[in-house]
Amino acid sequence: MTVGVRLEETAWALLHQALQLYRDSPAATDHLRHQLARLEQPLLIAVAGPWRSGKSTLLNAIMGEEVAPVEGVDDSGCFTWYEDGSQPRATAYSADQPAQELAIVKSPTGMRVDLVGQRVGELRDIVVQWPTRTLRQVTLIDTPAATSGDEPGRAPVMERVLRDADAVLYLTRDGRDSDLRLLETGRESAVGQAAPVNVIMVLSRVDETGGGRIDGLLTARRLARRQQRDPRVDALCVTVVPCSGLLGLAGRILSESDFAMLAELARVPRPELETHLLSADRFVRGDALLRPDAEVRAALLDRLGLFGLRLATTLIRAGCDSRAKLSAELIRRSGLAELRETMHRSLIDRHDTLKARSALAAVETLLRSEPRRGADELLGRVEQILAGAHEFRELRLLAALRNTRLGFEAELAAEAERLVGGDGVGLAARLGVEHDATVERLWEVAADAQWRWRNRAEDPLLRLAQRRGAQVVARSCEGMLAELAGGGR
Ligand SMILES: Nc1nc2c(ncn2[C@@H]2O[C@H](COP(=O)(O)OP(=O)(O)OP(=O)(O)O)[C@@H](O)[C@H]2O)c(=O)[nH]1
Ligand SMILES: [Mg+2]
Repeated sequence: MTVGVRLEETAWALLHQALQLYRDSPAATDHLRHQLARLEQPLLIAVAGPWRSGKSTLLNAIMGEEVAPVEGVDDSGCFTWYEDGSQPRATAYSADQPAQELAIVKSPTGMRVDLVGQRVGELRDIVVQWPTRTLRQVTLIDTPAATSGDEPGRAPVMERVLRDADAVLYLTRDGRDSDLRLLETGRESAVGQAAPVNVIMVLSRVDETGGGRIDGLLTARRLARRQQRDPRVDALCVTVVPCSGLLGLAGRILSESDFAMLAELARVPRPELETHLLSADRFVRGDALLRPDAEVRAALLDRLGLFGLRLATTLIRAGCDSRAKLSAELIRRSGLAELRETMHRSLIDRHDTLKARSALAAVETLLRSEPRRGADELLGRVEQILAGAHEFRELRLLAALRNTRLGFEAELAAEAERLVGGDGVGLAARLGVEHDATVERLWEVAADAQWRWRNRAEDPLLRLAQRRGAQVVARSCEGMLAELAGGGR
């Protein structure tokens, strides 16, 4: 929803202008054609972050299946793409070898790609096709650890992530300086500066925060809010979400027999169980009489971690008396439900805007790395598009409203959030009316909102940031009215 020409159409036209400019360069032409094709594809979301930040585990949690290998294949520098396909299939690509089919070994909770006999260090990409609902709208990319001192001869991981993906879940256990420096790679371009709308920072492995105490997840939430308010983080990320991939995954793949075993564990008197749960070693090897037996305990520990075991048994005691109830509660408490919701609202619902952003970024990079006559004018065009793109301003405003409400009262902030698409980008969702509302009703509500937010944008008693925010909301309303006038709904 925009006023005037849609951003994705503008981006499409820009790619064609660039194709014209670089028509004598086969490499540039190939690259630009690839970018054009990308506009039509599902959103590419990379899961990135430092070593062992929980990337592969989180990807599995989002998929609800164990498909990405946790630990093991590391240091390969290889990106693994999980995309939709009618048949499970895996293909390996390296710089100087022909593409090669890889065998897939299925398991009860997912699958693994068989890499036996592969020279893993030489692989550049593995593309896995896997039929599952999650991948209808997105392609997920598992990436190797992002480090600041990347190996010579290999493009720094974060640079590649920001180039190849439309959006990023950046995992970090604490959002420290080195994380921000890595993310700042993305701010070296005009697109990166004008439109930091494609990165969600995920505070990961949060079950380990707070020394494994049950209220540790609340501490993580507070930490996330504090991070959000940090202007340096705000300039790089749409939002910060705490999540424990391990607990989320455990919740999503919890079986009846897992539940039965956990229930058995929950029957052990609490103080006694607490003693067993003091360390992993104690829990698995400590007491020969403890039920379930050591092998099962080791498997449960592997799946849930010590904190997860404490949480799951506490939840069962508190009334989660079925697999379904425990599973739902684990998913909720892990932060996974909120993360998936945020991914939808901030990224997947904004598919077109983020695809357009990727196209702008690709053209900008090409123009800067291969300057030629006419490149400056086209760069000017990129900047002009960035300055005018209402879609990016909406996304930034949404983030600001969620993080600080811009100082608006709760009700006003909620209305603003809804109008700029925070509850869904369709007209009815934005206007907060029934799905089958008549065009007249949509018009009436949009016109009323536009009038009120315009007034606010001009209210001298409000702070500048609030007036600017109100201006964006008013412009969104204007866009809706334009769409209604054009016959949309
Ligand atoms: N407690 C806890 N452990 C986790 C969580 N996520 C991952 N782990 C554990 O951390 C280790 C690394 O997890 P991975 O998912 O492989 O992390 P990664 O970021 O993909 O690691 P690399 O690809 O090697 O950089 C494994 O032992 C996981 O079980 C989490 O949310 N909580
Ligand atoms: Mg990994």
